[in-house]
Amino acid sequence: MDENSFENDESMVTLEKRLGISRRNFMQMCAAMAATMGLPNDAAAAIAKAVATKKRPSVIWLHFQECTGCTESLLRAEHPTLEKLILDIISLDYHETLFAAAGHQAEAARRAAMKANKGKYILVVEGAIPTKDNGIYCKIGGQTAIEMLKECAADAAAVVAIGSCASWGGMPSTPPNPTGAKSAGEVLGKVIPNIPGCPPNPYNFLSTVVHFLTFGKLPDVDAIGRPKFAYSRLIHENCERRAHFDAGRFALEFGDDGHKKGYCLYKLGCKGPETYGNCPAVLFGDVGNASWPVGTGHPCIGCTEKGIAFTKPIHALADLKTMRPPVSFPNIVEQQGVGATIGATVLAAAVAGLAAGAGAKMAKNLGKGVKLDESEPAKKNEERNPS
Ligand code: FSX
Ligand code: SF4
Ligand code: F3S
Repeated sequence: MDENSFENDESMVTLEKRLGISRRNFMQMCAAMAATMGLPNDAAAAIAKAVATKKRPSVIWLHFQECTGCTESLLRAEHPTLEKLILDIISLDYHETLFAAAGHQAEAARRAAMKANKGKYILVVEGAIPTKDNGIYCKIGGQTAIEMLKECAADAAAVVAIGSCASWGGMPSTPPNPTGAKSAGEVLGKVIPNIPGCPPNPYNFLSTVVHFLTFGKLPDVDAIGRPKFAYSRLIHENCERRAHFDAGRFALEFGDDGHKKGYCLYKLGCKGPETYGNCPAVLFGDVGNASWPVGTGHPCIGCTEKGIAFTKPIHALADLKTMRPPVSFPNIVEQQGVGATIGATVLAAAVAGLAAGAGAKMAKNLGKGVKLDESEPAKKNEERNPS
């Protein structure tokens, strides 16, 4: 991308002030988003131009059966402050949690925004929709969630489900699912783009919205509506503990020696081997390395996968989709001498594993103003697992 072509562009000067980040960081951000979405290099320039010059798309954000964690996770990111970025890229015209208006005033604002942006707004759905007993278990402004969703979807340019509840039912649909909780797609009777996760990663949402803004369409999705750029790899493929799995080193109990040493959590029920997502590469909350479930020592519960999180018991073993662990494996340190250490093995696996997630990792580092060092996670890994 030719950054200089934007150097003296007035729209970029305005944008710099609007977002409160330097032009260079903004350009880096666009390049990172293009890389995250698997787009060619010149797409970064198109993204930059679209964000700088296009009218912010109107977004109507609905809340149904959920914990509001999706919204909360959006508001907890930094570098640059993600909520600032999102709120500057979209025009959030209705959002029950963030709205100052209440009651009839809020509903009137929603209808006014829908009318003013008919056929052009993005409808974001957070939360599952109760369908049992004609949907009486969730009512807003006198309407059931079913009625409100259908009314808002009718004139939307695109409908996006955010979080696992809206994507496939999530926590409210946990068996025996007393309210008949369903996904937004099921209620609308079509496959819609889903950003699952409980909560989902806000960077995946941002990239999806920016794709729509830039190219006028949503990114390619898999058979169940998940953007391929974020959900085409198993957690297990990019996990920093993967070398331990391959070497047969497992934590067997929380707090045991293996757990303290950062061994693989498979035997504690980690669902990484059957869950698709970019969590190990993108991380959460911008608090540094290891800020994702497995990184903190907790098994992945498979929150992005229907039929796994909230359905399969937390300690049940994952179905290994791609490989089986060795029945026995030599302990590298004790049986092969000092030539190959645990740290060196982890380092090698982390470098290989993270290569696939490098684009997403870049997105996470947006706006920090530091040169990205992709070997950093591997170095940290070695620190956590000294030989
Ligand atoms: Fe909560 Fe959102 Fe989970 Fe659901 O996230 S974090 S219960 S996916 O709809 O608010
Ligand atoms: Fe990582 Fe879980 Fe796979 Fe172990 S089973 S390597 S902890 S994703
Ligand atoms: Fe969810 Fe597992 Fe990622 S629990 S946040 S899919 S690591």
